[in-house]
Amino acid sequence: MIKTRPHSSRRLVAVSNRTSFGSPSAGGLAVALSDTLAETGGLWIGWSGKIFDMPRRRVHLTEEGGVSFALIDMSKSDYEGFYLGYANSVLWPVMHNRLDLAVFDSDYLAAYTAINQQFARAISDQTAPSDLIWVQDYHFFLIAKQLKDAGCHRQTGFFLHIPFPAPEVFRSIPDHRLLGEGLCAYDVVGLQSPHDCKNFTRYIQEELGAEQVGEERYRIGDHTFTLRLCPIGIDAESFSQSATSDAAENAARKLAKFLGDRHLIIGVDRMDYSKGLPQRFEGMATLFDKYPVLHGSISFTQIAPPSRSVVEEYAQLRQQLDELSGRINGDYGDLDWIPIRYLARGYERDELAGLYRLARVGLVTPLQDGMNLVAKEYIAAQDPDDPGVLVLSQFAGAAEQMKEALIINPHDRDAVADSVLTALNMPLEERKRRWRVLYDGICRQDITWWREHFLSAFDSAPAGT
Ligand code: GDG
Repeated sequence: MIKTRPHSSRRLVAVSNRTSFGSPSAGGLAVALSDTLAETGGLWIGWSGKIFDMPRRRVHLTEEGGVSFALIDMSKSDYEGFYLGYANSVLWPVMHNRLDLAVFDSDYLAAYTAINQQFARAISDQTAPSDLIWVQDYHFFLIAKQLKDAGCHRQTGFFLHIPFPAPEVFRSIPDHRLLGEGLCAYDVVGLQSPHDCKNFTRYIQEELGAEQVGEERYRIGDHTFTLRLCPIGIDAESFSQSATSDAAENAARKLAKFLGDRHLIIGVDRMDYSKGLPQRFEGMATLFDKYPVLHGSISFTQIAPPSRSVVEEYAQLRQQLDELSGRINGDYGDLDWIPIRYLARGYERDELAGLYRLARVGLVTPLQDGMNLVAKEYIAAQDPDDPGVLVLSQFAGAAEQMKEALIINPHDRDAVADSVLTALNMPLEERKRRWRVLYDGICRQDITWWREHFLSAFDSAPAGT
Protein backbone atom coordinates (compact mmCIF):
# COMPACT_ATOMS: atom_id res chain seq x y z
CA MET A 1 0.00 0.00 0.00
CA ILE A 2 1.33 3.46 -0.96
CA LYS A 3 1.66 5.89 1.96
CA THR A 4 -0.46 9.00 1.32
CA ARG A 5 1.01 12.50 1.67
CA PRO A 6 -0.96 15.72 1.01
CA HIS A 7 -1.46 15.98 -2.74
CA SER A 8 0.28 19.37 -2.81
CA SER A 9 3.59 17.78 -1.82
CA ARG A 10 3.41 15.08 -4.49
CA ARG A 11 4.45 15.25 -8.13
CA LEU A 12 1.43 15.59 -10.42
CA VAL A 13 1.34 13.73 -13.72
CA ALA A 14 -1.47 14.81 -16.05
CA VAL A 15 -2.60 12.57 -18.88
CA SER A 16 -4.86 13.78 -21.69
CA ASN A 17 -5.29 13.34 -25.41
CA ARG A 18 -4.24 16.90 -26.24
CA THR A 19 -1.80 18.87 -24.09
CA SER A 20 -1.04 22.57 -23.98
CA PHE A 21 2.32 21.98 -25.71
CA GLY A 22 2.75 24.51 -28.52
CA SER A 23 -0.12 26.71 -27.28
CA PRO A 24 0.62 27.29 -23.60
CA SER A 25 -2.11 29.91 -23.05
CA ALA A 26 -4.82 27.76 -24.62
CA GLY A 27 -7.58 28.05 -22.04
CA GLY A 28 -8.68 27.13 -18.54
CA LEU A 29 -7.72 23.48 -18.21
CA ALA A 30 -4.23 24.14 -19.58
CA VAL A 31 -3.74 26.99 -17.13
CA ALA A 32 -5.07 24.98 -14.16
CA LEU A 33 -2.89 21.99 -14.89
CA SER A 34 0.22 23.90 -15.99
CA ASP A 35 0.43 25.86 -12.73
CA THR A 36 0.38 22.75 -10.56
CA LEU A 37 2.59 20.79 -12.93
CA ALA A 38 5.19 23.56 -12.83
CA GLU A 39 4.96 23.87 -9.01
CA THR A 40 5.36 20.14 -8.36
CA GLY A 41 7.97 19.49 -11.07
CA GLY A 42 5.27 17.45 -12.80
CA LEU A 43 4.80 15.91 -16.19
CA TRP A 44 2.07 16.09 -18.85
CA ILE A 45 1.62 13.00 -21.00
CA GLY A 46 -0.39 13.28 -24.21
CA TRP A 47 -0.58 12.86 -27.95
CA SER A 48 2.06 14.81 -29.87
CA GLY A 49 -0.58 15.85 -32.43
CA LYS A 50 1.51 14.11 -35.11
CA ILE A 51 0.17 11.35 -37.34
CA PHE A 52 2.46 9.05 -39.33
CA ASP A 53 1.63 6.66 -42.16
CA MET A 54 3.60 3.82 -40.60
CA PRO A 55 3.10 2.41 -37.09
CA ARG A 56 5.30 4.62 -34.96
CA ARG A 57 4.57 5.13 -31.30
CA ARG A 58 7.58 7.05 -30.10
CA VAL A 59 7.58 9.08 -26.89
CA HIS A 60 9.29 12.50 -27.09
CA LEU A 61 10.40 14.12 -23.85
CA THR A 62 10.42 17.90 -23.97
CA GLU A 63 9.75 21.02 -21.89
CA GLU A 64 7.87 24.30 -22.26
CA GLY A 65 7.00 27.04 -19.78
CA GLY A 66 8.44 25.14 -16.81
CA VAL A 67 6.35 22.04 -17.57
CA SER A 68 7.77 18.70 -18.79
CA PHE A 69 5.93 16.83 -21.50
CA ALA A 70 6.00 13.23 -22.73
CA LEU A 71 4.39 13.36 -26.17
CA ILE A 72 3.32 10.23 -28.01
CA ASP A 73 3.01 9.95 -31.81
CA MET A 74 0.18 8.07 -33.47
CA SER A 75 0.00 6.14 -36.70
CA LYS A 76 -2.75 6.95 -39.18
CA SER A 77 -4.57 3.72 -38.32
CA ASP A 78 -4.30 4.41 -34.55
CA TYR A 79 -5.73 7.87 -35.13
CA GLU A 80 -8.59 6.55 -37.22
CA GLY A 81 -9.48 3.66 -34.89
CA PHE A 82 -8.85 5.32 -31.52
CA TYR A 83 -9.68 8.99 -32.05
CA LEU A 84 -12.08 9.22 -34.98
CA GLY A 85 -13.36 5.70 -34.26
CA TYR A 86 -13.90 4.64 -30.66
CA ALA A 87 -13.57 8.03 -28.96
CA ASN A 88 -15.59 10.14 -31.37
CA SER A 89 -17.88 7.67 -33.13
CA VAL A 90 -18.76 5.47 -30.13
CA LEU A 91 -18.14 7.22 -26.82
CA TRP A 92 -18.93 10.83 -27.76
CA PRO A 93 -22.34 10.06 -29.35
CA VAL A 94 -23.41 7.50 -26.71
CA MET A 95 -22.40 9.66 -23.75
CA HIS A 96 -24.40 12.50 -25.34
CA ASN A 97 -27.47 10.27 -25.80
CA ARG A 98 -27.03 9.98 -29.58
CA LEU A 99 -27.13 6.22 -30.03
CA ASP A 100 -28.39 6.81 -33.56
CA LEU A 101 -24.99 8.25 -34.48
CA ALA A 102 -22.84 5.56 -32.83
CA VAL A 103 -20.81 3.20 -35.02
CA PHE A 104 -19.92 0.00 -33.15
CA ASP A 105 -16.91 -1.58 -34.85
CA SER A 106 -14.61 -4.07 -33.13
CA ASP A 107 -11.53 -2.61 -34.88
CA TYR A 108 -12.23 0.68 -33.10
CA LEU A 109 -12.15 -1.04 -29.71
CA ALA A 110 -8.88 -2.79 -30.58
CA ALA A 111 -7.28 0.57 -31.44
CA TYR A 112 -8.72 2.20 -28.30
CA THR A 113 -7.35 -0.57 -26.09
CA ALA A 114 -3.95 -0.41 -27.82
CA ILE A 115 -3.62 3.37 -27.41
CA ASN A 116 -4.70 3.22 -23.76
CA GLN A 117 -2.05 0.49 -23.32
CA GLN A 118 0.54 2.68 -25.01
CA PHE A 119 -0.24 5.53 -22.62
CA ALA A 120 -0.20 3.15 -19.62
CA ARG A 121 3.26 2.00 -20.69
CA ALA A 122 4.47 5.60 -20.92
CA ILE A 123 3.10 6.27 -17.40
CA SER A 124 4.84 3.19 -16.07
CA ASP A 125 8.16 4.24 -17.70
CA GLN A 126 8.03 7.93 -16.82
CA THR A 127 6.61 8.02 -13.27
CA ALA A 128 7.36 6.86 -9.74
CA PRO A 129 5.03 5.14 -7.23
CA SER A 130 4.74 8.34 -5.19
CA ASP A 131 3.42 10.38 -8.16
CA LEU A 132 -0.25 11.28 -8.54
CA ILE A 133 -1.59 10.36 -11.97
CA TRP A 134 -4.55 12.45 -13.16
CA VAL A 135 -6.18 11.20 -16.36
CA GLN A 136 -8.54 13.45 -18.31
CA ASP A 137 -11.62 12.36 -20.20
CA TYR A 138 -13.25 9.67 -22.25
CA HIS A 139 -10.25 8.83 -24.37
CA PHE A 140 -8.71 6.88 -21.49
CA PHE A 141 -11.21 4.77 -19.55
CA LEU A 142 -8.85 1.79 -19.43
CA ILE A 143 -5.50 3.12 -18.19
CA ALA A 144 -5.83 2.44 -14.43
CA LYS A 145 -6.87 -1.17 -15.02
CA GLN A 146 -4.08 -1.70 -17.54
CA LEU A 147 -1.53 -0.32 -15.06
CA LYS A 148 -2.80 -2.72 -12.38
CA ASP A 149 -2.78 -5.69 -14.74
CA ALA A 150 0.86 -4.85 -15.55
CA GLY A 151 1.72 -4.78 -11.83
CA CYS A 152 2.43 -1.04 -11.93
CA HIS A 153 1.17 0.48 -8.65
CA ARG A 154 0.21 4.13 -8.95
CA GLN A 155 -2.45 6.31 -7.38
CA THR A 156 -4.72 7.31 -10.24
CA GLY A 157 -7.58 9.76 -10.71
CA PHE A 158 -9.91 10.23 -13.67
CA PHE A 159 -12.07 13.21 -14.59
CA LEU A 160 -14.89 12.85 -17.11
CA HIS A 161 -15.57 16.15 -18.89
CA ILE A 162 -18.64 14.86 -20.73
CA PRO A 163 -21.91 13.49 -19.30
CA PHE A 164 -22.36 10.00 -17.90
CA PRO A 165 -25.65 8.87 -19.49
CA ALA A 166 -28.48 6.81 -18.04
CA PRO A 167 -27.39 3.18 -17.47
CA GLU A 168 -29.88 2.05 -20.13
CA VAL A 169 -27.97 4.12 -22.69
CA PHE A 170 -24.46 3.24 -21.48
CA ARG A 171 -25.36 -0.47 -21.61
CA SER A 172 -25.94 -0.23 -25.34
CA ILE A 173 -22.18 -0.05 -25.88
CA PRO A 174 -21.22 -3.68 -26.59
CA ASP A 175 -18.11 -3.37 -24.35
CA HIS A 176 -19.72 -1.30 -21.61
CA ARG A 177 -18.55 -3.60 -18.81
CA LEU A 178 -14.94 -3.24 -19.91
CA LEU A 179 -15.35 0.53 -19.76
CA GLY A 180 -17.27 0.50 -16.46
CA GLU A 181 -14.72 -1.77 -14.81
CA GLY A 182 -11.97 0.39 -16.27
CA LEU A 183 -13.44 3.50 -14.65
CA CYS A 184 -13.88 1.82 -11.28
CA ALA A 185 -10.22 0.75 -11.26
CA TYR A 186 -9.18 4.39 -10.70
CA ASP A 187 -8.74 5.56 -7.09
CA VAL A 188 -10.71 8.77 -7.66
CA VAL A 189 -13.39 9.35 -10.31
CA GLY A 190 -14.63 12.91 -10.81
CA LEU A 191 -17.89 13.78 -12.57
CA GLN A 192 -19.39 17.11 -13.56
CA SER A 193 -22.92 17.06 -12.10
CA PRO A 194 -25.18 15.38 -9.52
CA HIS A 195 -27.16 13.94 -12.42
CA ASP A 196 -24.00 12.26 -13.82
CA CYS A 197 -23.18 10.90 -10.35
CA LYS A 198 -26.66 9.40 -10.05
CA ASN A 199 -26.41 7.74 -13.46
CA PHE A 200 -22.93 6.42 -12.72
CA THR A 201 -23.72 5.01 -9.27
CA ARG A 202 -26.87 3.36 -10.57
CA TYR A 203 -24.83 1.78 -13.37
CA ILE A 204 -22.05 0.44 -11.14
CA GLN A 205 -24.49 -0.84 -8.52
CA GLU A 206 -26.82 -2.56 -10.99
CA GLU A 207 -24.20 -3.83 -13.40
CA LEU A 208 -20.98 -4.30 -11.45
CA GLY A 209 -22.37 -5.03 -7.98
CA ALA A 210 -20.71 -1.97 -6.43
CA GLU A 211 -21.43 -1.36 -2.77
CA GLN A 212 -21.46 2.09 -1.19
CA VAL A 213 -19.15 2.05 1.85
CA GLY A 214 -18.88 5.76 2.69
CA GLU A 215 -20.32 9.10 1.62
CA GLU A 216 -18.22 9.16 -1.56
CA ARG A 217 -16.74 5.65 -1.36
CA TYR A 218 -17.67 2.58 -3.41
CA ARG A 219 -16.29 -0.96 -3.29
CA ILE A 220 -16.18 -3.54 -6.04
CA GLY A 221 -14.46 -6.76 -5.02
CA ASP A 222 -11.35 -5.76 -3.08
CA HIS A 223 -10.98 -2.31 -4.69
CA THR A 224 -12.46 0.82 -3.09
CA PHE A 225 -12.56 4.18 -4.88
CA THR A 226 -13.83 7.71 -4.31
CA LEU A 227 -16.54 9.22 -6.52
CA ARG A 228 -16.31 12.99 -6.34
CA LEU A 229 -18.79 15.53 -7.67
CA CYS A 230 -16.47 18.13 -9.13
CA PRO A 231 -18.05 20.66 -11.53
CA ILE A 232 -15.36 22.33 -13.62
CA GLY A 233 -15.06 26.12 -13.50
CA ILE A 234 -13.27 28.88 -15.40
CA ASP A 235 -10.65 31.43 -14.42
CA ALA A 236 -13.46 33.91 -13.75
CA GLU A 237 -11.33 36.82 -12.65
CA SER A 238 -8.99 36.67 -15.61
CA PHE A 239 -11.92 36.22 -18.02
CA SER A 240 -13.63 39.31 -16.58
CA GLN A 241 -10.46 41.28 -17.16
CA SER A 242 -10.23 40.00 -20.74
CA ALA A 243 -13.66 41.50 -21.44
CA THR A 244 -12.31 45.04 -21.08
CA SER A 245 -8.98 44.44 -22.85
CA ASP A 246 -8.10 46.38 -26.02
CA ALA A 247 -8.75 43.35 -28.22
CA ALA A 248 -12.16 42.85 -26.57
CA GLU A 249 -13.15 46.47 -27.03
CA ASN A 250 -12.00 46.49 -30.65
CA ALA A 251 -14.03 43.39 -31.46
CA ALA A 252 -17.09 44.78 -29.67
CA ARG A 253 -16.74 48.11 -31.50
CA LYS A 254 -16.62 46.35 -34.85
CA LEU A 255 -19.76 44.35 -34.14
CA ALA A 256 -21.55 47.33 -32.57
CA LYS A 257 -21.04 49.24 -35.84
CA PHE A 258 -22.98 46.55 -37.66
CA LEU A 259 -25.66 46.34 -34.92
CA GLY A 260 -26.52 50.02 -34.67
CA ASP A 261 -29.05 50.31 -31.84
CA ARG A 262 -30.18 46.68 -32.08
CA HIS A 263 -29.78 44.30 -29.13
CA LEU A 264 -27.29 41.50 -29.65
CA ILE A 265 -28.14 37.89 -28.81
CA ILE A 266 -25.05 35.70 -28.94
CA GLY A 267 -24.25 31.99 -29.19
CA VAL A 268 -20.70 30.59 -29.11
CA ASP A 269 -20.15 26.87 -29.57
CA ARG A 270 -17.82 24.42 -31.23
CA MET A 271 -19.75 23.13 -34.20
CA ASP A 272 -20.98 19.91 -32.64
CA TYR A 273 -24.31 18.13 -32.74
CA SER A 274 -24.45 18.07 -28.92
CA LYS A 275 -24.71 21.87 -28.84
CA GLY A 276 -28.25 22.02 -30.25
CA LEU A 277 -27.52 24.60 -32.94
CA PRO A 278 -30.32 23.69 -35.41
CA GLN A 279 -32.83 23.66 -32.53
CA ARG A 280 -31.53 27.07 -31.40
CA PHE A 281 -31.91 28.50 -34.91
CA GLU A 282 -35.47 27.12 -35.04
CA GLY A 283 -36.13 28.72 -31.64
CA MET A 284 -35.02 32.08 -33.04
CA ALA A 285 -37.27 31.57 -36.09
CA THR A 286 -40.16 30.96 -33.66
CA LEU A 287 -39.27 34.20 -31.87
CA PHE A 288 -39.42 36.14 -35.14
CA ASP A 289 -42.64 34.38 -36.04
CA LYS A 290 -44.42 34.96 -32.73
CA TYR A 291 -43.20 38.48 -32.00
CA PRO A 292 -43.06 40.57 -35.21
CA VAL A 293 -42.61 43.65 -32.99
CA LEU A 294 -38.99 42.48 -32.51
CA HIS A 295 -38.23 42.58 -36.24
CA GLY A 296 -35.43 44.99 -36.91
CA SER A 297 -34.67 45.54 -33.23
CA ILE A 298 -32.52 42.49 -32.38
CA SER A 299 -29.79 40.52 -34.08
CA PHE A 300 -28.66 36.98 -33.32
CA THR A 301 -24.99 36.16 -33.96
CA GLN A 302 -23.82 32.57 -33.70
CA ILE A 303 -20.09 31.90 -33.62
CA ALA A 304 -19.41 28.25 -34.43
CA PRO A 305 -15.80 27.30 -35.14
CA PRO A 306 -15.73 23.97 -37.03
CA SER A 307 -14.59 21.02 -34.95
CA ARG A 308 -13.52 17.55 -36.07
CA SER A 309 -14.74 18.52 -39.52
CA VAL A 310 -13.45 15.32 -41.07
CA VAL A 311 -16.25 13.34 -39.47
CA GLU A 312 -19.33 12.97 -41.64
CA GLU A 313 -21.85 14.22 -39.02
CA TYR A 314 -20.03 17.53 -38.70
CA ALA A 315 -20.15 18.14 -42.44
CA GLN A 316 -23.89 17.45 -42.35
CA LEU A 317 -24.39 19.80 -39.40
CA ARG A 318 -22.54 22.53 -41.27
CA GLN A 319 -24.82 22.10 -44.26
CA GLN A 320 -27.92 22.08 -42.06
CA LEU A 321 -26.90 25.37 -40.40
CA ASP A 322 -26.10 26.98 -43.76
CA GLU A 323 -29.57 26.06 -44.99
CA LEU A 324 -31.40 27.09 -41.82
CA SER A 325 -29.77 30.49 -41.52
CA GLY A 326 -30.38 31.12 -45.22
CA ARG A 327 -34.04 30.18 -44.83
CA ILE A 328 -34.59 32.30 -41.71
CA ASN A 329 -32.90 35.35 -43.20
CA GLY A 330 -34.91 34.82 -46.38
CA ASP A 331 -38.19 34.53 -44.46
CA TYR A 332 -37.77 37.31 -41.90
CA GLY A 333 -34.94 39.60 -43.08
CA ASP A 334 -35.40 42.98 -44.70
CA LEU A 335 -33.39 45.44 -46.79
CA ASP A 336 -31.82 46.87 -43.64
CA TRP A 337 -31.97 43.87 -41.29
CA ILE A 338 -30.23 40.47 -41.13
CA PRO A 339 -31.93 38.48 -38.32
CA ILE A 340 -29.31 35.71 -37.98
CA ARG A 341 -25.58 35.96 -38.52
CA TYR A 342 -23.74 32.70 -38.42
CA LEU A 343 -19.95 32.74 -38.48
CA ALA A 344 -18.25 29.37 -38.98
CA ARG A 345 -14.89 30.55 -37.65
CA GLY A 346 -13.07 31.05 -34.38
CA TYR A 347 -12.03 34.28 -32.62
CA GLU A 348 -9.33 35.07 -30.06
CA ARG A 349 -10.29 34.54 -26.41
CA ASP A 350 -10.18 38.31 -25.67
CA GLU A 351 -12.31 39.08 -28.71
CA LEU A 352 -14.90 36.54 -27.59
CA ALA A 353 -14.96 38.12 -24.13
CA GLY A 354 -15.71 41.52 -25.71
CA LEU A 355 -18.54 40.05 -27.80
CA TYR A 356 -20.09 38.33 -24.78
CA ARG A 357 -20.03 41.65 -22.92
CA LEU A 358 -21.79 43.43 -25.75
CA ALA A 359 -24.58 40.84 -25.89
CA ARG A 360 -27.82 41.49 -24.06
CA VAL A 361 -28.64 37.77 -24.14
CA GLY A 362 -26.29 34.75 -24.02
CA LEU A 363 -28.04 31.81 -25.65
CA VAL A 364 -26.52 28.52 -24.42
CA THR A 365 -28.84 25.68 -25.39
CA PRO A 366 -26.99 22.35 -25.76
CA LEU A 367 -29.02 19.14 -26.00
CA GLN A 368 -26.48 17.47 -23.67
CA ASP A 369 -23.32 18.96 -22.19
CA GLY A 370 -20.99 17.81 -19.42
CA MET A 371 -20.70 21.34 -18.06
CA ASN A 372 -20.58 24.14 -20.72
CA LEU A 373 -17.96 26.74 -20.07
CA VAL A 374 -19.46 29.29 -22.45
CA ALA A 375 -22.29 29.84 -19.93
CA LYS A 376 -19.72 30.73 -17.26
CA GLU A 377 -17.62 32.87 -19.61
CA TYR A 378 -20.70 34.84 -20.66
CA ILE A 379 -21.42 35.70 -17.01
CA ALA A 380 -17.77 36.53 -16.26
CA ALA A 381 -17.64 38.99 -19.17
CA GLN A 382 -20.69 41.10 -18.23
CA ASP A 383 -20.67 44.72 -17.14
CA PRO A 384 -21.86 44.63 -13.48
CA ASP A 385 -23.79 47.88 -14.00
CA ASP A 386 -25.67 46.66 -17.06
CA PRO A 387 -25.41 42.87 -17.26
CA GLY A 388 -26.98 40.69 -19.93
CA VAL A 389 -29.15 37.64 -19.27
CA LEU A 390 -28.10 34.01 -19.65
CA VAL A 391 -30.58 31.59 -21.25
CA LEU A 392 -29.36 28.11 -20.40
CA SER A 393 -30.38 24.57 -21.34
CA GLN A 394 -31.56 22.33 -18.54
CA PHE A 395 -29.35 19.61 -20.09
CA ALA A 396 -26.04 21.42 -19.54
CA GLY A 397 -24.18 20.40 -16.36
CA ALA A 398 -23.91 24.16 -15.70
CA ALA A 399 -27.69 24.36 -15.15
CA GLU A 400 -27.29 22.47 -11.88
CA GLN A 401 -25.11 25.29 -10.53
CA MET A 402 -26.43 28.35 -12.39
CA LYS A 403 -30.01 28.44 -11.21
CA GLU A 404 -30.39 32.21 -11.64
CA ALA A 405 -30.15 31.82 -15.42
CA LEU A 406 -33.35 31.39 -17.43
CA ILE A 407 -33.37 27.60 -17.61
CA ILE A 408 -35.17 26.10 -20.61
CA ASN A 409 -35.71 22.87 -22.55
CA PRO A 410 -33.72 23.35 -25.81
CA HIS A 411 -36.10 21.06 -27.73
CA ASP A 412 -38.99 23.39 -26.98
CA ARG A 413 -38.89 26.15 -29.62
CA ASP A 414 -41.53 28.19 -27.84
CA ALA A 415 -39.57 28.04 -24.58
CA VAL A 416 -36.43 29.26 -26.38
CA ALA A 417 -38.36 32.07 -28.06
CA ASP A 418 -40.23 33.12 -24.92
CA SER A 419 -37.13 33.09 -22.71
CA VAL A 420 -35.28 35.35 -25.15
CA LEU A 421 -38.23 37.74 -25.02
CA THR A 422 -38.24 37.59 -21.19
CA ALA A 423 -34.50 38.28 -21.17
CA LEU A 424 -34.89 41.27 -23.51
CA ASN A 425 -37.66 42.74 -21.35
CA MET A 426 -36.03 42.03 -17.98
CA PRO A 427 -35.73 45.14 -15.80
CA LEU A 428 -32.21 46.29 -14.92
CA GLU A 429 -32.63 45.55 -11.19
CA GLU A 430 -33.55 41.93 -11.86
CA ARG A 431 -30.72 41.53 -14.36
CA LYS A 432 -28.28 42.84 -11.78
CA ARG A 433 -29.63 40.60 -9.01
CA ARG A 434 -29.46 37.44 -11.10
CA TRP A 435 -26.03 38.30 -12.48
CA ARG A 436 -24.57 38.95 -9.00
CA VAL A 437 -25.60 35.50 -7.75
CA LEU A 438 -24.25 33.82 -10.89
CA TYR A 439 -20.99 35.78 -10.84
CA ASP A 440 -20.34 35.04 -7.16
CA GLY A 441 -20.93 31.36 -7.92
CA ILE A 442 -18.43 31.16 -10.80
CA CYS A 443 -15.82 33.04 -8.73
CA ARG A 444 -16.29 30.72 -5.74
CA GLN A 445 -16.13 27.50 -7.76
CA ASP A 446 -13.56 28.57 -10.32
CA ILE A 447 -10.92 26.50 -12.11
CA THR A 448 -8.52 26.53 -9.15
CA TRP A 449 -11.29 25.37 -6.81
CA TRP A 450 -12.04 22.55 -9.27
CA ARG A 451 -8.44 21.35 -9.38
CA GLU A 452 -8.03 21.47 -5.61
CA HIS A 453 -11.42 19.86 -4.97
CA PHE A 454 -10.48 16.96 -7.23
CA LEU A 455 -6.93 16.50 -5.97
CA SER A 456 -7.91 16.77 -2.30
CA ALA A 457 -9.90 13.53 -2.77
CA PHE A 458 -6.51 11.78 -2.77
CA ASP A 459 -5.75 13.16 0.70
CA SER A 460 -8.69 11.35 2.28
CA ALA A 461 -8.63 8.24 0.10
CA PRO A 462 -6.41 5.47 1.43
CA ALA A 463 -4.17 4.45 -1.45
CA GLY A 464 -3.82 1.08 -3.09
CA THR A 465 -7.11 -0.43 -1.86
C1 GDG B 1 -15.96 19.68 -23.01
C2 GDG B 1 -17.39 19.28 -22.60
C3 GDG B 1 -17.20 20.81 -20.64
C4 GDG B 1 -15.47 28.30 -28.52
N1 GDG B 1 -15.34 29.02 -29.65
C5 GDG B 1 -14.17 29.66 -29.57
C6 GDG B 1 -13.56 29.34 -28.35
N2 GDG B 1 -14.38 28.51 -27.74
C7 GDG B 1 -14.12 28.00 -26.36
C8 GDG B 1 -15.13 28.55 -25.40
C9 GDG B 1 -15.02 27.53 -24.27
C10 GDG B 1 -14.65 26.26 -25.01
O1 GDG B 1 -14.24 26.60 -26.32
C11 GDG B 1 -15.84 25.33 -25.16
O2 GDG B 1 -16.08 24.76 -23.91
P1 GDG B 1 -17.44 24.04 -23.58
O3 GDG B 1 -17.46 23.73 -22.15
O4 GDG B 1 -18.57 24.92 -24.00
O5 GDG B 1 -17.52 22.74 -24.49
P2 GDG B 1 -16.56 21.53 -25.05
O6 GDG B 1 -15.52 22.02 -25.96
O7 GDG B 1 -17.54 20.56 -25.66
O8 GDG B 1 -15.86 20.91 -23.74
C12 GDG B 1 -18.06 20.42 -21.85
C13 GDG B 1 -15.77 21.06 -21.05
O9 GDG B 1 -15.23 19.94 -21.77
C14 GDG B 1 -14.87 21.29 -19.84
O10 GDG B 1 -14.98 20.24 -18.93
O11 GDG B 1 -17.72 22.01 -20.10
O12 GDG B 1 -19.33 20.03 -21.40
O13 GDG B 1 -18.16 18.92 -23.75
O14 GDG B 1 -13.97 27.86 -23.38
O15 GDG B 1 -14.77 29.86 -25.06
N3 GDG B 1 -12.38 29.84 -27.94
C15 GDG B 1 -11.76 30.72 -28.77
N4 GDG B 1 -12.29 31.07 -29.99
C16 GDG B 1 -13.49 30.58 -30.40
O16 GDG B 1 -13.96 30.93 -31.48
N5 GDG B 1 -10.59 31.26 -28.40
